[in-house]
Amino acid sequence: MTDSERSLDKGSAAPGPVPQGLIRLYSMRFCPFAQRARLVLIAKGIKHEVVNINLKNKPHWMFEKNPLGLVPFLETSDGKIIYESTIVCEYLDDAFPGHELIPSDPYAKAEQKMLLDTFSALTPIFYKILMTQNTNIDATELKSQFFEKFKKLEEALANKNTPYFGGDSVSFFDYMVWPWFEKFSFCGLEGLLDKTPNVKAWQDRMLQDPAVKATFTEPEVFSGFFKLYVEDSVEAADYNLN
Ligand SMILES: N[C@@H](CCC(=O)N[C@@H](CS)C(=O)NCC(=O)O)C(=O)O
Repeated sequence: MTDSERSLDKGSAAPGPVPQGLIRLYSMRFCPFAQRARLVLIAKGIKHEVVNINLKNKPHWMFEKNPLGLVPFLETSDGKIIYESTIVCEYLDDAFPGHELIPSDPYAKAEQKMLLDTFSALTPIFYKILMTQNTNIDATELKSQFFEKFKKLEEALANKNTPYFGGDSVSFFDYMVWPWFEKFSFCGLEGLLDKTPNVKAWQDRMLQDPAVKATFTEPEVFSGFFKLYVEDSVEAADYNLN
């Protein structure tokens, strides 16, 4: 169940079949979409192994498993493949017992999906802001565009008046958005949270969550990865490993 393995690249052989009783996640240590799956695997206590992939030098066999050539994807011990992070996480929630992350109540479930749609509108702006890091580009305008949409999450949480977006405990939506919050300080977005007290309190609670703690990447480590990533370095995926 380690995520500290070096990534497999173009020259690597495909890993063998997944051992019985385990599920395998193909991941990349710094990918927020893959972190969604790692959060769910840990939160639900699912026995798993992680195979990291070097996305700057992808192994050929990756495309035989996932034609999209993206992480995350899952492989089961009977050879089934599941890809796309939200589908992966929904599958994990459905297929494994334990803490149910997606509510069974139809309205509560719809509410989670509506929130996720709201959040999805934020990610393209987030990436534009991310790409201004370590440059002289002024991100002020992008940050105000981001805040206009971000406010909707504050409103949603204030209206619900619950500690988490799904109620009294961590739900699917909380995990689906967490990986981006972790990068707020790196992107100079943490100041926004002063204007969104409910989301700020939620973030503080999330930082205490065991799955969040287990998958957390320190901003300075992410920064080291990001520097290599923008240089298109094949070393990026394994940054900070011995
Ligand atoms: N829509 C996909 C996005 C996944 C994604 O973009 N993963 C990135 C890494 S963070 C990737 O695999 N990039 C490889 C590439 O673009 O070639 C999901 O939700 O799983």
